[in-house]
Amino acid sequence: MTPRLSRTTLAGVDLGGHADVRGPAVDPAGTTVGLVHLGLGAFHRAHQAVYTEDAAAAAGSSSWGILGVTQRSARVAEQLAPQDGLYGVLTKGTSETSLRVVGSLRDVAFPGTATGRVLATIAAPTTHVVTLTVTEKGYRRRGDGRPDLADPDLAADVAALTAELRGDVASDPARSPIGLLVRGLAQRHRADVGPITVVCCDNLADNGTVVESLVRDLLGSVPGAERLAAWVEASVAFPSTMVDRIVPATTPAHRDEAARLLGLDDEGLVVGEPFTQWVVEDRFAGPRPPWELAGATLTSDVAPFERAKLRVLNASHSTLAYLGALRGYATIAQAVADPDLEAVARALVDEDVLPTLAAPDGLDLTGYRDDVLARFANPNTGHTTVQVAMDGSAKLPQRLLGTVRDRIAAGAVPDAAAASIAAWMSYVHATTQTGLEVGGRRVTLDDPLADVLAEAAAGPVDGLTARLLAVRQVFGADLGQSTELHDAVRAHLRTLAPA
Ligand code: CS2
Repeated sequence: MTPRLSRTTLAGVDLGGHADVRGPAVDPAGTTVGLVHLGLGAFHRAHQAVYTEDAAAAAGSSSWGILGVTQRSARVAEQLAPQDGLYGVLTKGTSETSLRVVGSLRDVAFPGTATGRVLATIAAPTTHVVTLTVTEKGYRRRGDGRPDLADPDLAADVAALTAELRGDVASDPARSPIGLLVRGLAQRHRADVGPITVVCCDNLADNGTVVESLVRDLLGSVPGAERLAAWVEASVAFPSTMVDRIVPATTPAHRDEAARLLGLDDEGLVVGEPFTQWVVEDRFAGPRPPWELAGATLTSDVAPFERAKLRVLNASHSTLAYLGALRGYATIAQAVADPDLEAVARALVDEDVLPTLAAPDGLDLTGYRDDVLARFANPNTGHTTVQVAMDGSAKLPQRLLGTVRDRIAAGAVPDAAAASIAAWMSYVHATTQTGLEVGGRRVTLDDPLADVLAEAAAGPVDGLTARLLAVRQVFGADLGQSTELHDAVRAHLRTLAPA
């Protein structure tokens, strides 16, 4: 039996002979937690945790260990705790594979059983940064961007915070990421240990501002939170960031490959493409890891990078995912290899996205489009269409509908973007009404609004476009009213199943 990765077993492995296998640059046991991360999924482990390890190693600093907080289940914490926080990142290029073991996770916690420890760590004087990757839907926002206070998890966190502000000890486990964050900030305020920076690393437009507004709105709804709100205003910074790396779900085949390379089993393994990018707004309230030493770009204006990435990469990714799944392709690489689908993605970018973008300094947008499509074509990541297709109701407003609004405001009919909306609608219809098989498996709609969407998709196919465009949580009040958009989407939908 292959032994499990841990500090002890790793010490017994001779990595000298493997050019493509690297041990950790930082020993987790030798670090202090300086950063708390909310949402310990694969993306964080393949992205910010790697930058943080490289930055700490380059600076010779032991102050940037990470406390990784899982979101929905204890599973990731249970996978990583017996490994002393160590895990591998398997990088799959088009022709090369490498593995590195990352040592930046000092500790892991599941709020269901360790809320107190997480709050205390956010309130520790040695902690300076909280990062988040909790996915688009994790923020529990309403269609108008405000916190959804009717969400039972958020409501429970507000109740716990209210009790804590009255001086009661609320031991209730935190149930939502923003609830956990705000309760941590409250504890830090009480501890009076100084400012802190909250760095959103999700694919949301103006992601720093999004989180800042959620925190502010939430505090505005809590009786007795005025002093805390004033402290947050003065002492907490919310810079925006653009994050980029394709990180597919880890499969048993990836685990076997990594075990062969390392000689150890790794239940925390994550996989990524070779490309990685992080652009961070340099607006911190206190110390931060020197991420620029690890290749991140620290800048005063992230918005042009963020917008280009969401509108070019993520929007074409979703388009390929829906169209690809509808054609039965299991992976994004298969979808983009289909010339019809590649043409749709390219038209989206060329006809509707590029006219809405100002190129960030030093970025050639058409070259960027080509690079992105080439990254999608990497056959070895195995990124699936169904993975990218999930949560469309939360993703499309961020990656596609800004383009649609800008084009309509400029007097254009966003016909190519309408094709992407039609692709999503067709996928919603197929997965909720007629049935869809991808790669031999039946696919159901995986979406926080699945019930609402299934209801809208039921009924005569003729009114499908209008019924789905009327879902305000996705399209707002404005887009449902646009007859040009309606007609363009409907025409595209007719060319796809089910029309
Ligand atoms: C993808 C992203 O799953 C998705 O919705 O579009 O996760 C994408 O792979 C990353 O944003 C790439 O940086």
